[in-house]
Amino acid sequence: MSDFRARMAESSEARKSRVVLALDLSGPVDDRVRRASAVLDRVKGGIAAVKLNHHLLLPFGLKGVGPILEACRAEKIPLIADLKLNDIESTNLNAVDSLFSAGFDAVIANPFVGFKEGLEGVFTQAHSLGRGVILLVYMSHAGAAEGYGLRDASGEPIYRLFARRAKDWRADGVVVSAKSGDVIREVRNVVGDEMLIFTPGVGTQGGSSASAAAAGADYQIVGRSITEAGDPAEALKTLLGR
Ligand code: BMP
Repeated sequence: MSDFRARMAESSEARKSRVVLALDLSGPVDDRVRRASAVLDRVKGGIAAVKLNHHLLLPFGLKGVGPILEACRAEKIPLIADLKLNDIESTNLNAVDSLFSAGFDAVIANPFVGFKEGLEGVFTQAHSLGRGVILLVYMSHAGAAEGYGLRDASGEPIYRLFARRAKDWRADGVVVSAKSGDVIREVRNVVGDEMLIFTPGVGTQGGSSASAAAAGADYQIVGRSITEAGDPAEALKTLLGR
């Protein structure tokens, strides 16, 4: 088991949770870090990991989100950087250097960009530091079928090719829509039992964490149903069925 997967397992077991909190704060920018810290504080005992996206990283940068990174480190909550890396290798490496130096445990990348001079160096760098790489395989929005659902000349859907890439490239996890149970099952068949399947799209986007889990998902990525709830801790409890 890779270091990242081991840290996810340890955190998930310690807090009895399969929820990856997408700490996506909208609304007034100025107090987003404060509001995010408050949400994190309310739910930190019941989440397996935290995922940060443009909502905080764009306005505040890695220095500005320091208090959140620090709070996660203090609680041993794995941190996932969701920049969906999708560039040439030297740019990708520049990004992961900053992210790993700031303490992120894993990065999400787009397999569309390819291996050679694309993601190869990201995998090498991540694994040499005990960090993880998670690949997008099938996204949760309505238009996902227009990209990840395209078929190659032989009629095979691109998401199946991406699932094979995830296995061949030794990815630590894949992202598959919680709303596409059949795709989750299909991807699980391709990637095997070791690979972590992260499923976004539950709650606000209409998917169900129970059916994603039943289809073979390991973790549910949940944002607004928690971050925008009047009481984030209650919302998490409901999600966890407690
Ligand atoms: P929410 O639960 O509020 O819909 O948030 C889902 C989170 O997962 C967001 O950060 C979004 O960018 C991300 N995400 C997604 O919704 N679907 C995908 O296919 C891939 C994602 O990373």
